[in-house]
Amino acid sequence: MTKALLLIDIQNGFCPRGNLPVAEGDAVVPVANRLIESGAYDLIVASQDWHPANHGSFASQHPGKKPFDMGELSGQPQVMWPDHCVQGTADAEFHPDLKTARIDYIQRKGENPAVDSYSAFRDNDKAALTGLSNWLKQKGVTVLDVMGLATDYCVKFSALDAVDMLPGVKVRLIADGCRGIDSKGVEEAIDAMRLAGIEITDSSSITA
Ligand code: VGL
Ligand code: ZN
Repeated sequence: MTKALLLIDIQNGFCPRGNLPVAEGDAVVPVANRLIESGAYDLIVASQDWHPANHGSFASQHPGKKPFDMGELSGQPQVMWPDHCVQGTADAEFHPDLKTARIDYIQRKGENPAVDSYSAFRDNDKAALTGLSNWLKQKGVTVLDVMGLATDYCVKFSALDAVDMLPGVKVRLIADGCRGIDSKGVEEAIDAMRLAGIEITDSSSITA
C-alpha cells in the first residue's frame, strides 16, 4: 500500500484576510500538520491555485461584473471570483504555519487565463491535464486522502477527478480538514463525493 495525502489550496488567499476568504479556512492548517507529522503517509502532495493577474475567472476581467456574479468562461457558466492567488503574491503563498518542508510534490493550477481549474488534476473543460495523475500513478499510489480548501470547489472537483482518473485507487475525504465557501454547496459536495464512492472520514481515524 502506498498512501498519499493531497492538500488542496491551503493558501493565504482562502484564509481569513485573504482575497477569497473561506470561513475558518485557517482551521485546516493544524489538521494538515498533524497528518503530515503522523507518519501515516508515504507521500505528501499539495496543490496551489496559481493565477496570472488577468485570469478569466476574475470579475475584474469582465466589464460590468462584480465578484460572485455568474458569468461565462471558455463557453461554460463561471463564478466571477475576486482577484485571488495571483502568481508571486503573498495571497498565493501557502499558509505560513503549514509544514511545507515535508511536501514531496507541488501541483500548481489555474495558470491558463482562458479556463479555470478547480481540480488539481485538470482544467474545468477537462482538456488539459496538470500532470498530477501521472505523478501519482508513477509513484504507485493506492490510497489518496484529500483535504483542504474549498470543500465545494477545489476539494470536490479534485476528489471526483481522482476517482475518475486513478482507477483502483481508494479515495477518502478528510472532512474535518476541509472548509467551504457556501454551506449548501458543501452539503451537495459531500453528497456528490459519497455517491462517487469516496469514503468520508475524519483525521482522528488516521492518527488514532
Ligand atoms: C478555489 C474558487 C476559485 C478553491 C479556487 O481553491 O476552492 N475556489 N479558485
Ligand atoms: Zn482560483
